[in-house]
Amino acid sequence: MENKLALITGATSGIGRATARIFADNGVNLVICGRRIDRLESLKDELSEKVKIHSLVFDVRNKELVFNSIQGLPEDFTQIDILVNNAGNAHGMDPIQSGSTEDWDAMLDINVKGLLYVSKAVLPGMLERANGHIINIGSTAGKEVYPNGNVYCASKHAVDAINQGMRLDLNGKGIRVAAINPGLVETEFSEVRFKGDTERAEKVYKGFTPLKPEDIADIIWFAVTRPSHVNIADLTVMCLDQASSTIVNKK
Ligand code: NDP
Ligand code: 8X3
Repeated sequence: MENKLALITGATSGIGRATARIFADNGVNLVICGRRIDRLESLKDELSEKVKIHSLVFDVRNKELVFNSIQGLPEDFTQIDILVNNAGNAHGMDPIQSGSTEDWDAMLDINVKGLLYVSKAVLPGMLERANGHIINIGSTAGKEVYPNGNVYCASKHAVDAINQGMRLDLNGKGIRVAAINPGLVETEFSEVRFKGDTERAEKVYKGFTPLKPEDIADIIWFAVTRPSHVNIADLTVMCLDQASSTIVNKK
């Protein structure tokens, strides 16, 4: 994997940051993306002794900025072998009848349209080289729907459909497409979902052992290190105590 190049969205936190770290530990050069410049800079400082690393600051909702940033990458960072479509969050957790339209817009624009924009910007190079690997981070919320999960679940069901669609349309073009669908992972996810209410966010992961971002990074690493004829199409992973979105063995 030395000298390969990966672009990771949402590298400033949680699953994306853990993935950047495991990739760097194994010699994969990186383009790390996110909105928080300070976090990108400190990750760059941390990993730049191990690999070549470049940061891109963009909101995945900003179509023009996404395309300009990726098309304007310096020469050493243009040949992207692996794209990890990870940026995303839940915003709010309300019944459909009282959900906020701003939250709905955020989830659909970031989790769905943002993933599409980044993929469209990266795909021409992969197609030209007939080589590439796209990892789409879905969720158990893309496999089932839970109370008050409505639009977040819809956004992750869309990721599931896009993942399948990508694999169909890119068949025969040398590009592997995979969905990794985690259950509960302790990251900043719930803090974002509950808009900074840390007490409520912490409760989500209390009383059981949730997945860690490193557990998902490890699985992404496994997926990208399979022989080139092997494509992990769709993988769902939960912690031992989770059986479904609503059944969690909490003490
Ligand atoms: P975090 O909140 O820890 O990380 C989210 C990442 O996404 C951050 O790096 C953030 O960067 C980035 N991001 C969010 N909004 C935008 C935006 N508009 N533009 C660019 N980047 C953005 O959460 P996780 O690590 O848990 O989430 C990563 C992915 O995993 C998401 O797609 C999430 O849906 C999925 N997932 C999470 C699970 C969990 O239980 N935690 C389970 C299943 C799936 P910044 O704010 O700097 O822009
Ligand atoms: C994140 C997992 O169960 O909070 O996608 O929706 S869940």
